[in-house]
Amino acid sequence: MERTFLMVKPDGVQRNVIGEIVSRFENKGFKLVGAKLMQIPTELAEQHYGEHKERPFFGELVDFITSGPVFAMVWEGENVISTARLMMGATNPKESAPGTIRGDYAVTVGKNIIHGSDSPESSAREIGLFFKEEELVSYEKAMNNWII
Ligand code: IDP
Repeated sequence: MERTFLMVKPDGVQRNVIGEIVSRFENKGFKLVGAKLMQIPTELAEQHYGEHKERPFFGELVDFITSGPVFAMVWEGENVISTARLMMGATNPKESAPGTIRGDYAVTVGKNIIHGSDSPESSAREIGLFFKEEELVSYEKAMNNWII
């Protein structure tokens, strides 16, 4: 079963949408297997966004993601990586469709509410960066038989 790393960014925490975002993924039929509210240390932010380190906005990105607490999560389900990306909407909120998280809650690319892994490789890497194995919980939900 696939897992993905999702994170409500500091803007989402400050705007009180943690619960709304968790609800969307619960209602869809995915399973939460790990979660924590945390303040990201600068070094972890630089590792997480390592692929962007040559970009002009890298400093701004690291400053923003470390500017307040984030809500880090691991979700499990069939095709959860690509489906979560669809539910998040396009990176730039001016292009994200209404009904998506960014389409409904964000205006500008620098403050786009949520992060989600974009591939199985980045999901494995990001889960490993943010969570210890023992922080993830394997369990069954009876309702699952009515979802897949
Ligand atoms: P993603 O978050 O949809 O995977 P990426 O291209 O990996 O998008 O970019 C990572 C994050 O960097 C974006 O979510 C966005 O917050 C930020 N970002 C991307 N482009 C810009 C920019 O031009 N200015 C400021 N921040 C940006």
